Amino acid sequence: PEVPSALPGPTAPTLPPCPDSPPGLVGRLLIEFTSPMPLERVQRENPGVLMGGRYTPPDCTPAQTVAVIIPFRHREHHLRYWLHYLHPILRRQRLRYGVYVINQALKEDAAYDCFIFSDVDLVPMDDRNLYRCGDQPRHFAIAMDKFGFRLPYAGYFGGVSGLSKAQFLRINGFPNEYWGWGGEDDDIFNRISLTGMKISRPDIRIGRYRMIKHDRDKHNEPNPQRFTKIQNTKLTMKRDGIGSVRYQVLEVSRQPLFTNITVDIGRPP
Ligand code: UDH
Ligand code: NGS
Repeated sequence: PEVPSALPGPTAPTLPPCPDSPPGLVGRLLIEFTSPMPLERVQRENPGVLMGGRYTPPDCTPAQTVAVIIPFRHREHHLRYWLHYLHPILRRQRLRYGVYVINQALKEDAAYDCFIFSDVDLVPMDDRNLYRCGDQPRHFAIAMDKFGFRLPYAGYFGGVSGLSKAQFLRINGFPNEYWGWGGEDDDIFNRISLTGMKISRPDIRIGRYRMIKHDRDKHNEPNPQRFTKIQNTKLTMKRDGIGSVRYQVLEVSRQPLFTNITVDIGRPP
């Protein structure tokens, strides 16, 4: 006879579902990037976060498991601010989540049903901006300080965005053929529109973000091909996506506040 692998016993009581509107949110937050942020301090202030940057609310069962994914290269000091601000916010939002830093792709242990992609330098100014997925792809970073707290253009999908596994599969994942800076977020926007989905966004007063000011990374010049490429998403999205991504995982290391995945992504053709 079939034996269930994990029986809920007295040590694992069934917790009630986490509330749709988390009660402990504080609303508008003061975000600043002036004093340096030692990782030890962030670690000390977030004792509930488990190795690898994993967290599960102690008092309720969340509906989703959220992977927060940060594309990353040489921005340790940005990451420290990001971890400092985001861990307490995500905890207050009563999410079951894990933080993954993709040190220049993702095969993971736990079954995630929601994937949130965040630039390392973007911190939300309001914890009512809930980092979860819905029935349409979600754009979170809609009112960034550098754009005067507005969308720079109606089709902007950059900064912080989230898709459920089904939504991600429906658009054949993200394009892999953009190198250098710009346009990849517009390509993702096109994929979403072309597959008949609509972007969902928070209220403009809540979707506010501070960006840590910085210079352009080395070897990340604007890609001169980006304008022609975003005209051709309809053609390219069939071949360029989940099935065509090539990478080699060099190292997976569990840090106290995040999981660091170092990936060799090759070089432009
Ligand atoms: N990133 C990578 N790999 C790279 C380059 C960037 O993963 O090779 C990540 C980076 O860590 C960040 C995200 O991609 O999480 C966005 O990169 P960015 O913050 O450099 O992009 P942004 O558009 O800035 O914010 C571009 C340079 C603007 C210079 C303005 C000078 N005043
Ligand atoms: C658009 C880029 C996007 C970029 C956005 C904001 O022009 O990739 O500006 O850029 N699209 C193209 O270049 C085709 S920002 O002001 O953050 O540097 O996200």
